[in-house]
Amino acid sequence: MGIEPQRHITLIGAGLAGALLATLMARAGWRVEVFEKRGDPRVQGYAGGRSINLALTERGRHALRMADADDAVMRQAVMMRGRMVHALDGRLQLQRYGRDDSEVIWSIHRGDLNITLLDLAERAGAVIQFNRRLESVDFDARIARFVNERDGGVHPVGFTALVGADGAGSSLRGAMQRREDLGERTEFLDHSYKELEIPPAADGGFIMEPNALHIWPRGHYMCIALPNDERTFTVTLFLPNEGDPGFDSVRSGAEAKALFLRDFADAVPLIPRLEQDWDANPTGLLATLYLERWHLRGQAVLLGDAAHAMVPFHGQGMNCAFEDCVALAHHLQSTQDLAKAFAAFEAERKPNALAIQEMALENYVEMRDKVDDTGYLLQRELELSLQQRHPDRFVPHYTMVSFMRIPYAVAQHRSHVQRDLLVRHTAGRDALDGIDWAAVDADVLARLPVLEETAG
Ligand code: FAD
Ligand code: E0Q
Repeated sequence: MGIEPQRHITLIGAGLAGALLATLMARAGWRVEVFEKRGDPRVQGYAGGRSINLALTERGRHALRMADADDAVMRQAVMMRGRMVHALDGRLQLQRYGRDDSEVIWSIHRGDLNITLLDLAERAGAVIQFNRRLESVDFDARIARFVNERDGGVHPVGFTALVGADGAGSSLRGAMQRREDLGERTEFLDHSYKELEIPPAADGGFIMEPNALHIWPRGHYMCIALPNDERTFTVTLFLPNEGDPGFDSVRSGAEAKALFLRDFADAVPLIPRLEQDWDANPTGLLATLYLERWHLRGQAVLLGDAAHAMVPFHGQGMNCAFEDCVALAHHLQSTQDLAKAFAAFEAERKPNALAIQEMALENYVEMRDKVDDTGYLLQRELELSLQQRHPDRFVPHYTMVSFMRIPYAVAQHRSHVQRDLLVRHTAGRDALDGIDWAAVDADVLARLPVLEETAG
């Protein structure tokens, strides 16, 4: 057996996907170089960007396990058993996500997670250079040019292949696009978001139920809050760009406070810095990014948000990006031919990314308008009964997405069949009594084959 030359890969971006992929590849024996435009968050504090915390589910946890990162991450995680729905009159209702505490999701701090993954990547042997922004790529000479964000200096770096883990505004995608049309299309949502903070109670504890994702559904808009392990909550208000209310009519912290007093009254005493936060924090845009091609032969490939940014309403963007990392690492290990590996990665992941992008868009309407609707609640009741009657066939939509690792496209297809079944068998009813169970069961057996959890 000869000594194989060490294989080499250059990653752009040391965010969530970049840091995880660096760990996986370095552990597989690759020489891994990573370039990140921001400073090292361990030195200068986390620069933030976007939401402060994220929901981590089984897909993401499985990927973290592949890198032996799950334990370190879970030490800082807060369990969320379900949605705590805040009605307009302040009444609360917990809707469990799963059957029991074995089916829960986790709130994690984005900055802490990134730091944990950066430490692991470096310990595995990856070399991470901070303050290096990819500026351009010469694909013929195989040279990438980086700008030093502090002194403006330009650094040419030779590469074998580039991986773009540089997020929704990916510079590598831009460079690839200049070389070859990737078939890129961005669909902006006509809603945006603003983040606010709920501090701990006077005694230092959580001021609301910590083990839940709080949600204030209000028809065309909504608020959510996720717990942080430092006893705070991060609140995110999603609002149309135009309308009443809309970001064009709520122009100041004072106007935001008036909106909250009217529509989210129980939250107002919990957000003491509402007006200041409103004025200081940027308004975030939301979009879905579709690409026809994710790779340039064997020279460059995109993953995570760089390849398929999605709206956040299913809490799956990071989870999907982590699944991408495991898939790409697997395909890179399976062949010496980079072009083949990238093509196989794209073929596996593109249909699934599209499926979760579509499900995330659908979940916005569901979250803001349906979770407190009586027809929806009856469908959920039938869903629970059918889950008990046919546990190997009728698996709730949320379970397939968040607690299983079946391909997103399979989850989407089965969800559509199930939704149709739920709607048809609850139509015209306000309770389940009198339902024709024989007909419902026959429908299930005919339309839903046994679901193999091969990924268990
Ligand atoms: P990023 O995390 O954006 O990392 C990209 C990295 O590349 C950054 O470090 C950036 O500095 C660096 N970079 C950028 N350009 C360059 C360059 N030119 N050169 C070098 N480096 C560069 N997902 C979930 O799973 N659960 C949730 O609950 C959830 N909630 C969300 C809530 C909101 C409001 C939003 C907006 C998103 C949410 N997401 C959630 C999605 C999640 O944030 C993203 O899917 C995830 O961050 C994607 O990871 P990434 O590594 O692809 O990109
Ligand atoms: C989750 C967990 C930003 C965000 C993140 C999320 C979720 C939601 C609504 C939002 C979806 C759900 N959800 O509760 O069905 O499960 O991550 Cl808005």
